[in-house]
Amino acid sequence: MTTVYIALGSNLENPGLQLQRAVDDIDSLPEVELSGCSKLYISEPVGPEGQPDYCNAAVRIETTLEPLALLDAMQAIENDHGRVRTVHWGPRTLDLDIILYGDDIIESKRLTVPHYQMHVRNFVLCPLLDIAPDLTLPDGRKAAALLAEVGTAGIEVVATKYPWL
Ligand code: PH2
Ligand code: MG
Ligand code: MG
Repeated sequence: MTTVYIALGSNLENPGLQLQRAVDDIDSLPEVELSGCSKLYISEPVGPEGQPDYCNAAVRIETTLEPLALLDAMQAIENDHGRVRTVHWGPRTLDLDIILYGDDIIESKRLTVPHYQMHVRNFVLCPLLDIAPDLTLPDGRKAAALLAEVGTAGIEVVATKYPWL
């Protein structure tokens, strides 16, 4: 079993509900056990302007799936939610990003872990810290220290305890 952190994001077609359903979908995977779920956040979009605000959250899971098998499972759930891959960093019904996979460092064509932008995104760090206040990255950096540098501008809690809605 490996402990994995997944960040969830959505800014189309009822984002809060997309995330709630996605947590259920992740929990339903036979090789996955859900061991933590963050608060639900609303956050200003980072990237192309003119897109709706995002809902963001994070979960911790224990899984026997290898990284690429887990990536396949996350992409299958994204596709089930009607994800269409168009604009880079553009609007999406569901985004499931593998943020940390144990202490592994992965740099393959399909997957980079830790997520290459996690240290500069408060919409990833805030929910992560809900479920892992003492979280340390494989390189020894503390998630709490990274959030202190980035700050919490543009992000707000909308619901505390799962199920959020
Ligand atoms: N995801 C992006 C691009 N910009 N902005 C916010 N606030 N939240 C996201 O999840 C997000 C984003 C691409 O994955
Ligand atoms: Mg993303
Ligand atoms: Mg993604």
